[in-house]
Amino acid sequence: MSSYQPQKSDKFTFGLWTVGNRGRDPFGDSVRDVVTPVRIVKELSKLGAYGVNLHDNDLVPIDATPAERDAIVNEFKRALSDYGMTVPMATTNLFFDPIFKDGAFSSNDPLVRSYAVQKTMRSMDLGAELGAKVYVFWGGREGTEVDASKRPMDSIKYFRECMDFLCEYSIDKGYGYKFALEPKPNEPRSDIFLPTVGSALAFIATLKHSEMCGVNPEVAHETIAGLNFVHAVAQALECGKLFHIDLNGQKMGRYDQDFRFAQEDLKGAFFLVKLLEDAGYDGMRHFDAHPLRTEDDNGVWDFATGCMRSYLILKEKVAVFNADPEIQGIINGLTNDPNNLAPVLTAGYSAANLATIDLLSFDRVEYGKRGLSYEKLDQLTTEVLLGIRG
Ligand code: GCO
Ligand code: MN
Ligand code: MN
Repeated sequence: MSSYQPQKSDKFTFGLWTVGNRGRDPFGDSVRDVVTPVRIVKELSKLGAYGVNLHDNDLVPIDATPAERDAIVNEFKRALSDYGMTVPMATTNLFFDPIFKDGAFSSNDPLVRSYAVQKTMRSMDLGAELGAKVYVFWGGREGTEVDASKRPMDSIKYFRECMDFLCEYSIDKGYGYKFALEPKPNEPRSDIFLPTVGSALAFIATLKHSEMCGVNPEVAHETIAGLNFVHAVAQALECGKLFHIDLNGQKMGRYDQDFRFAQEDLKGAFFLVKLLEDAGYDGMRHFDAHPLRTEDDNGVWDFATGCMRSYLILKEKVAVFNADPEIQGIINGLTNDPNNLAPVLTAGYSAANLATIDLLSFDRVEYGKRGLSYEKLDQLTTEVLLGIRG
């Protein structure tokens, strides 16, 4: 059995805002002291993480002078190099400041939209300076409580204009960013535009530089919407659009919990790890979660350790699952093709293939009586997860 000690090659990353979360919620104040970015880099490096990600203002206060900014960034860069850490992803805080209370890229007000673009460009400069290659867009404030307040078709157009502008900026500057849109159905707005991975993918197809835009799906967000996260990620992977991922834990029907990865829905977490590993996803395994409000400083690092350990344990279970002859026997049986029809469907429409499909004859009623052994398959999966197989 492995020690589940994370290695750099596992590509585990955390946002500065995750382990740095102080436990404030709408009903209660902070419960932990500030953890400085430099200390986060040091502690996460000791635990085996690959890097940290950040919003502009996680590192540089919104009102910092250029000189203050440079001093902070230089100190941070030194820490990154001292502790062998990277910044693979950067993003903009377009949700905290009151100016964004009614949205940023989708705001009705062109001045707010322009400021959002300006702030994002400066933050892209920062990310590029730190070596980030993925740039995330989470539109937390892009939405409504009052439907009369927005013409939603215009809001989407405004959003598109900003994205197109920023794509050109990245190209112009030679930053080489891949943009990753992060959908969320609600919170902090009652209804957020582009609520799901599916809506984000459809929106991306309408962008001028859609080739450089993909998604950053988050476990909690699809789960809040009551959707199957693994299916959403699979769709993004299948069309080459999984540019980043936010791993965490979430109970359906609750507020945005951002729990430790695999804290909830172990089976869902298992199939997510299986999907990413089997597909050879080579991006970051990024944890966007926070320690429980009950925790002190030790609990923060227990949380970070737990995210990475659970991923590695589930990865080991995936290997057990993939090597289990009984499980694989059932799965392989599902795609049996004695009539050699799959290649016909794959090849598509032609005179010969039309004839093959047209002349198909078989006993439909008998075929419908076949059992698929899913009871056994799911029970075997459960037993792999409970540790009694393999
Ligand atoms: C949330 C969001 C955020 C974003 C982050 C990056 O919990 O609602 O996931 O954490 O991922 O702000 O922009
Ligand atoms: Mn997120
Ligand atoms: Mn979240």
